[in-house]
Amino acid sequence: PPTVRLEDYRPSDHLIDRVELDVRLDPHDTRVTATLALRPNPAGRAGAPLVLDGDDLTLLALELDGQAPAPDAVRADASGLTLHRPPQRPFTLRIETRLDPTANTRLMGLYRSNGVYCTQCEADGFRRITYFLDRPDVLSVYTTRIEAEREAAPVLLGNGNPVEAGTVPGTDRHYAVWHDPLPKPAYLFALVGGRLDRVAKPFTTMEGRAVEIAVYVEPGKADRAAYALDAVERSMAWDETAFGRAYDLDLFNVVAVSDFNMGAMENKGLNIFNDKYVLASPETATDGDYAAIEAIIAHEYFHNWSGNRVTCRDWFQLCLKEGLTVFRDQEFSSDMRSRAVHRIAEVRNLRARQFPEDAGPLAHPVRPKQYAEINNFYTATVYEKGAEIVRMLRTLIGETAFRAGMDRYFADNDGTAATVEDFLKAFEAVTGRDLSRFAEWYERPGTPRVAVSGSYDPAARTYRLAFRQTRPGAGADAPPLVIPIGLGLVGPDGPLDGPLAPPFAERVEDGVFVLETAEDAVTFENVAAEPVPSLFRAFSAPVRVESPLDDAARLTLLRHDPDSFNRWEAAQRIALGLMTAQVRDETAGDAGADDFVVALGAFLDAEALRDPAFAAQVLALPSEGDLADEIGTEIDPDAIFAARRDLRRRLGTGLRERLLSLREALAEPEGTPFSPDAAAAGRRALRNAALDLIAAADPEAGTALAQAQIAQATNMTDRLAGLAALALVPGEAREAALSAFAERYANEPLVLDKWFAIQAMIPEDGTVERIRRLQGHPAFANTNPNRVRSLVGSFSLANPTQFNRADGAGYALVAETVLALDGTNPQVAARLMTAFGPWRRLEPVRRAAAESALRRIAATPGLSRDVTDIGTRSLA
Ligand code: DPP
Ligand code: ZN
Repeated sequence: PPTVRLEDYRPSDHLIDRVELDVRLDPHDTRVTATLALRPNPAGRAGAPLVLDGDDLTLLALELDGQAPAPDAVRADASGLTLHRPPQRPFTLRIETRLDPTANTRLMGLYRSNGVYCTQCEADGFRRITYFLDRPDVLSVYTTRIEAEREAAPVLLGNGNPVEAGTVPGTDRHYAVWHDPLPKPAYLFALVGGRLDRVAKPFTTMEGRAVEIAVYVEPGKADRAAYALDAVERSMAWDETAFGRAYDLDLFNVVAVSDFNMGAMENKGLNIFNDKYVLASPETATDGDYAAIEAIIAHEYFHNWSGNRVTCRDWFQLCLKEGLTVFRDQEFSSDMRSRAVHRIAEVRNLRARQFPEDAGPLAHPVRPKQYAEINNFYTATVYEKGAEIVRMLRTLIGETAFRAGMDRYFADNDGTAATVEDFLKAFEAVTGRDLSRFAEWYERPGTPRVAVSGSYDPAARTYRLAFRQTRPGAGADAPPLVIPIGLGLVGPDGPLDGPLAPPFAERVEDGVFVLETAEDAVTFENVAAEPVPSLFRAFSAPVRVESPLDDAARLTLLRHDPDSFNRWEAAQRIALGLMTAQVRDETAGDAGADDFVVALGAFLDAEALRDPAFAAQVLALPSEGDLADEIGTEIDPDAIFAARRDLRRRLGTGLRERLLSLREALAEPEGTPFSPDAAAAGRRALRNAALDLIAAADPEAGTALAQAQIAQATNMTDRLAGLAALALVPGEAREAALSAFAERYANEPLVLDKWFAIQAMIPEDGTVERIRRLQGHPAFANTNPNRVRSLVGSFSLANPTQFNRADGAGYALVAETVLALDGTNPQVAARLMTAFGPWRRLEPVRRAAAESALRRIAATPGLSRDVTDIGTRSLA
């Protein structure tokens, strides 16, 4: 496929000021008439041909200023329309196309989901609706008339504000006209038509604008939309307080559909969501679902400023809106919940998804320099590492300057399509700092390493910390990164950085040292006793740390560090060390494991009931993926599984009495109404973390507890945790519980997704065969991305032993699914295929099996550009 390069960017030769769309919806014969007000772009090439993008379009009619153009003046086919000699003045094109939304299985452009007409235009779906300059730096004002059969589509929604509605005389059809006053790129266009129920509430912005917030869902599901509606309201209020950003239209609509490639989409005034991230009730949604709904509702809403009011010049700048908006939604969730616990969740997610990506063949800079298929760059690197860069920027310049820089960014770039440079320029303007070296974070792939060593001089009462940064694969020419390091010193009885005669170091300001060179060191004065350094507090930079700490030092941090993140990190590092030692067949681990159990026991006694959510995070061991990432080469997933299982057993045995009594102490008194808030969710999390460890040590006791929990469950979190515990114990009890669950939720596709996922993650030989059976289950459909992700996605990402079966059966299953999907939904197929990313780091037998599965996919004729791109890069 042709490669698009950042260095080749040039402005469009033409602009489209106004777009009038007339969309007559029909299941198979939708007619779209686009009237485009075009003009040459003064910044483009004079006299250049007009080349409009198209994808799978059927052209019915074309007029230029009211006339049919001469046949030799135009070339049009399914994938584009060229006017060879367009007028050198403003002109109008009227284009009529025909679409078949029912046949659109790619879920890009206009399609139908359970009968509801909806659209997805990011990144390049608008060109599947009409011929257009489908690039984010062409901004137009849209007026959309939507017409449909009233019976089939009583609700008709567009971007912006409604201006007119009525019936089409002499027919059973009606229409609505929507006008969006703010210029926007085509990727933010949307329309919806269908039978939908609605919940709504008013909101008055800080500017005094009366806004109606509404959430639309499939008929009969309105009672599950309340939490999402509430989350929109909280997001609107938060963005006003935290960033001074008010909403700018009279309506804000959210529509939930069941077939959606991604999580959700920030179309102007008309966000369209995967229903998984809208619908919630205690009976159907876990605490994790509630948290994800809150975060994604906020994320899409926050795009109204970071993405819509200020959009991206080109798709290389994707992180400009995504990294920034993830940072904003993380801050929102931290304010709504526990900041410390949320930071742990963010870092777990970064390490689980972004670190492996950055260490494998699909690694790319946060701002890529080239792509063959942009849809493959909606990645953890662009989103999550992109958010970490924004966070580091805030750490470097401080909160006040950060807020001022954000204000400046929005003010200077409002209504434009901006770049990463424009973003940094705003912060340079308010701080007077040169951020050109910091900008290097956007340019190169790979997770940096920082090696740290410490030395104490008791006579001088000084403590010196030395740092050295390296980057994998970076050549000698690579400039060092600017790395903010959150720092503190902890003594045997608590923080040394207390208020009385604290240690100090000249270049540590507000607890942050900035490493800007390959090597540097900092010396603390006035250090009364040998300290334990607390490094990269709150995970101040997305790096791997080669730490000087031994387990005794880590236990000191677990006990005394005022930085909660590093307390959690200390426990994780000890656990990782114990498990990797076992994988590497080192025998030294045993005594260490006993010490760890004792320390965790003391920790639970002191703090579990004070902060159950945090305690649950401390008890949850690093995942198999974390271990694989730590080990890095010659990975044997079976050995990793065994090491993790053994440590869980050890904890479950050693802490059994405490875990049982915690479960008692944390149980909700009967009749307590369900609350999805962070405190109640934290209590459930700790009870369920305890269940997991008890069951690991004593499957029989675990089974009994899990069965009782399922029987008494008043919410999905507890029910599913019970089922997850049972799923790890082969036998009758498991199968009976699975059947009962399926029966109870037979008409709940989103709940059955959980049932598919739990079975897909069973770490046993029979799982591949079980999944093949489930692919034939009446509730399963390859055409629905949520189903595919639940069954096959969970398998490939969260069942390392079975996906990586030495006989290749796991790889074969995923490869077949990728190929089966590629013809209908290449975006989802390509995403599924990224699970093969770490293949080169596997031990030789599995490496060969994974490679041959990848090669089998790559050698299949007629592959989509999406899958071809992943195949090419994975094998390069
Ligand atoms: N732009 C979307 C988002 O919010 C992706 N579909 O991430
Ligand atoms: Zn986004």
